[in-house]
Amino acid sequence: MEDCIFCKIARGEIPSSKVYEDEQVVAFNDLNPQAPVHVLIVPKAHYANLNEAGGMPEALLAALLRAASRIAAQLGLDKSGYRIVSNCGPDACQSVQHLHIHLLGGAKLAEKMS
Ligand code: DGP
Repeated sequence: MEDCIFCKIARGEIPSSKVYEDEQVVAFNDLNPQAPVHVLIVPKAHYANLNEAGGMPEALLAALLRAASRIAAQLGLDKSGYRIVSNCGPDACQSVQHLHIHLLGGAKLAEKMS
């Protein structure tokens, strides 16, 4: 996708504070952090959101979750805990139309999500 901001970050055309990268996935710090640690985990290939999961390779879906686990350990959150969230569509206030998983931690998070 030519104009997709996360595609541009994945291709290195826009700078980001990268925390993890493998063949299929890149992860970088959120520009507008909602917690002391707020990382976005993104497939390098363009998918709009989880509605497209049916057309994604299973290895990629697995790679996204595996990356979350690795990053959490890398950042020392595996014992203290963390939350992963993927906003999908208007009611979830998805603002970037490229599938991403938010990884949040580094402090006690709100008990309820709304
Ligand atoms: P969502 O609302 O779930 O679509 O989250 C999109 C997130 O992306 C939001 O928390 C802010 C972040 N974001 C938007 N543009 C950029 C950018 O250019 N760089 C980085 N690092 N984060 C961005």
